[in-house]
Amino acid sequence: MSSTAHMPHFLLLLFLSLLTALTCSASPQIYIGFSASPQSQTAPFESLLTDPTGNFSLCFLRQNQNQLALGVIHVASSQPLWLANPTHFASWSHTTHLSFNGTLILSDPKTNLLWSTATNDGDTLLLLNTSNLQILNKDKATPLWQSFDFPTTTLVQDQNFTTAMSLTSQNGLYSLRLGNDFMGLYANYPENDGSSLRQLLYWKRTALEAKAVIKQGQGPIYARVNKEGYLAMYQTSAKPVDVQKFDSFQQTPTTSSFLLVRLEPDGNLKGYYWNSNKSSWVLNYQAITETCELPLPCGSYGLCTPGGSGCSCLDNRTRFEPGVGCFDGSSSGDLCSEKMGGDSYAVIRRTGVEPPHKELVGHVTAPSFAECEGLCERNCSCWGALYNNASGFCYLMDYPIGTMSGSGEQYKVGYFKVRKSVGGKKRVGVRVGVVVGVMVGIVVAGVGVWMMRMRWRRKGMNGMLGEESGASPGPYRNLGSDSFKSIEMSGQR
Ligand SMILES: *[C@@H]1O[C@H](CO)[C@@H](O)[C@H](O)[C@H]1NC(C)=O
Ligand SMILES: *[C@@H]1O[C@H](CO)[C@@H](O)[C@H](O)[C@H]1NC(C)=O
Ligand SMILES: *[C@@H]1O[C@H](CO)[C@@H](O)[C@H](O)[C@H]1NC(C)=O
Ligand SMILES: *[C@@H]1O[C@H](CO)[C@@H](O)[C@H](O)[C@H]1NC(C)=O
Ligand SMILES: *[C@@H]1O[C@H](CO)[C@@H](O)[C@H](O)[C@H]1NC(C)=O
Ligand SMILES: *[C@@H]1O[C@H](CO)[C@@H](O)[C@H](O)[C@H]1NC(C)=O
Ligand SMILES: *[C@@H]1O[C@H](CO)[C@@H](O)[C@H](O)[C@H]1NC(C)=O
Ligand SMILES: CC(=O)N[C@H]1CO[C@H](CO)[C@@H](O)[C@@H]1O
Repeated sequence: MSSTAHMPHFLLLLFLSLLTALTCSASPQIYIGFSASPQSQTAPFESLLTDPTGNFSLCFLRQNQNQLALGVIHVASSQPLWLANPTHFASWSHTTHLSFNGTLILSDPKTNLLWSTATNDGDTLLLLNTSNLQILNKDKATPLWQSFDFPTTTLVQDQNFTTAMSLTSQNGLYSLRLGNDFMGLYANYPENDGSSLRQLLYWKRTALEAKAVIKQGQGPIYARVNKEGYLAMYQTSAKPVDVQKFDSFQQTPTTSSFLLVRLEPDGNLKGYYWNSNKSSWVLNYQAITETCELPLPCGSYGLCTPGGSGCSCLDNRTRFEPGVGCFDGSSSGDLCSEKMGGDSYAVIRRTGVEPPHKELVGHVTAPSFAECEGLCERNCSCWGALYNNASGFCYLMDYPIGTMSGSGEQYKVGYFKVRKSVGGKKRVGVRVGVVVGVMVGIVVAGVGVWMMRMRWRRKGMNGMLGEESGASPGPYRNLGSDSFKSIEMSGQR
């Protein structure tokens, strides 16, 4: 296998497409009695079922070298569109078993994964040309179960997104949900006592109700990507209550190509269309266009200055380092369980800062910064306070300090608590070292496997961010979401 490492890219591609062609000769339907386990030691995916056009496939998808997810992919790009088990992978092993006896069941005794559709009287499993996976019973008009009702990171064209559903970014940090009259993006924080998740709204699109109005008591709204090139919200009428146009709106040939929106690991919601001529996904829509309006563009205790000067740190003694950020201690939970008296946390004060998404967070009014600060200082659930001396607004943050917005205006001041952490900078250093070590190890040991996997991963997971996507966040380019993931994760421990 290691010889593939020396193959030029086109050969590798050819090899992969042959593999795809071979493995995608799977049947168009699955009946009762079906059963399968992964076979190949190296393949990035194994197809189990394809749709009539051959564009989509239900596959075993290799994750992290030797783990397995069950999902529907877009075959030409290997892009996963839906995963059965996005948070709990099976092992890529012959003991992992997918079977259909009326219920579709994925089980792995090693990792104790048991996922099922809980549909006892199904008789057929079918993959439609929309990428929707359905379980049917010949006596029943409507499907017993469909993957469209359980979206993961992605919503494809014509898929209805209801108030009962949510999209979650691959790293689990962000979600998209619908409210009564809006769609919102939320950051997921563990609750102070760690028992549950708390969701903070950082982007909100309220229905404009230009073509149809939302009628109270007439049922919830839902959203759908329309192949004419827009993301719409609807209520009862076929006319949308809101339309967010994509760049390709009403343009041919893009109206004839396949569209989707995906919640990205950086918390942005992006739309893409498939350009079959170039075999690539083209960026078509972004909910958040200004980098500083992303939920965590500069990491914890970072400062994002709109207009290009980029990331710096709230603490002016710390220099921002791409991929590392400003802070590596623990900012999770609250300070209530710790001994108070000033030594469980240090304080940073900074002028010229304001809360990000301030129109979405609540405030109280206070006569002075000192009073605003005092409200936070005396409350161990509070991590920071931001004061606007002109308006008297005092924003109290009872959640971990993320990235603040740099306004430069001296009458906007901030007060932030920093937990005194044990270990300090070492922890990130160690983690980076381990990652580098592991990667070097992989390169040396299994070059061929690794290259194939990376190619697939690049095409699959990140392939959407191709050159023609135009998604160039400038100085933030190397702020890979993965590096922030590790900051964020360590912050949440
Ligand atoms: C299908 O298999 C599962 C697991 O073996 C079992 O619990 C379930 O009852 C079976 N369903 C039917 C309809 O046979
Ligand atoms: C998908 O299937 C539907 C009905 O089964 C059909 O009307 C439509 O033309 C198909 N679309 C494509 C692109 O094959
Ligand atoms: C989406 O909802 C519309 C309106 O309720 C319905 O006509 C359509 O069939 C639904 N599409 C799918 C794929 O469920
Ligand atoms: C692909 O190329 C053909 C021929 O040049 C053109 O007609 C078609 O519109 C192109 N499709 C896309 C999606 O750009
Ligand atoms: C950092 O901020 C403090 C407090 O605002 C200020 O006194 C100090 O001069 C600043 N240091 C630098 C190097 O800017
Ligand atoms: C402390 O802050 C939390 C969260 O903002 C708030 O619910 C609580 O009432 C505050 N406690 C006091 C004593 O002010
Ligand atoms: C805040 O406002 C008061 C009254 O408007 C003014 O006296 C004070 O200098 C201001 N302080 C700052 C830091 O801008
Ligand atoms: C989204 C996608 O890949 N669509 C393709 C489906 O298959 C037809 C025929 O092969 C292509 O023309 C589409 O581009």
